[in-house]
Amino acid sequence: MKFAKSACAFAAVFALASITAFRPAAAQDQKEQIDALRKAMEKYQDYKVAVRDLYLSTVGCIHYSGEKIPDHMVYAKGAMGVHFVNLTVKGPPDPMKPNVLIYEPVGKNLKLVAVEWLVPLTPDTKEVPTLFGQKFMGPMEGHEPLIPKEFVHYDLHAWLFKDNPLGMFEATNPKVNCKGYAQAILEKPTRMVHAHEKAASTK
Ligand SMILES: [Cu+2]
Repeated sequence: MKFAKSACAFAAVFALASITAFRPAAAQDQKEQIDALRKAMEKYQDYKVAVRDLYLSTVGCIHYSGEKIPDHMVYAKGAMGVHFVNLTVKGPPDPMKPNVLIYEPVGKNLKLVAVEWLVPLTPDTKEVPTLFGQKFMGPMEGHEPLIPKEFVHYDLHAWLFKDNPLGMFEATNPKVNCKGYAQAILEKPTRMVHAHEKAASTK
């Protein structure tokens, strides 16, 4: 009984210590990790460097009207921009190596604004991927017209180079737009894929 009591007290003290000591440390680690990622990605502000590293442009500048459709992803009015996808980056999501770079057309230039991790749903996917303590969005269908519907995936955006008033990890950024860019594509929010379909789609 005495042992149980002291064990209990120990657990309480330990829990308190975790809250006071470990949480801020974790937040600090996360900030450092994001700063390191931003530094590593800086070279891609020149899109030609990105192309040489096999991040290839998908041309269209994707934006959303804010329209809500039941059973579909909820994307706030705003843009994602132009996705440059690197199909040679494989395996579980690496916080230091996103497989997508996102550019905003500004005048005649493309400005690096965000990075994204796009993770296909496979039979090996046991749980929702997470990075920086953030759960990925999805699973969802591919974003038509540039990605086929059948490409069921999870994704996470990080607005490293342009402030997003909705949050660093939101999918769309209301401050980004595709205005004046010839290849602007207004997309409908993608359909979410439910657990029972998930099983069927990965058979
Ligand atoms: Cu997506």
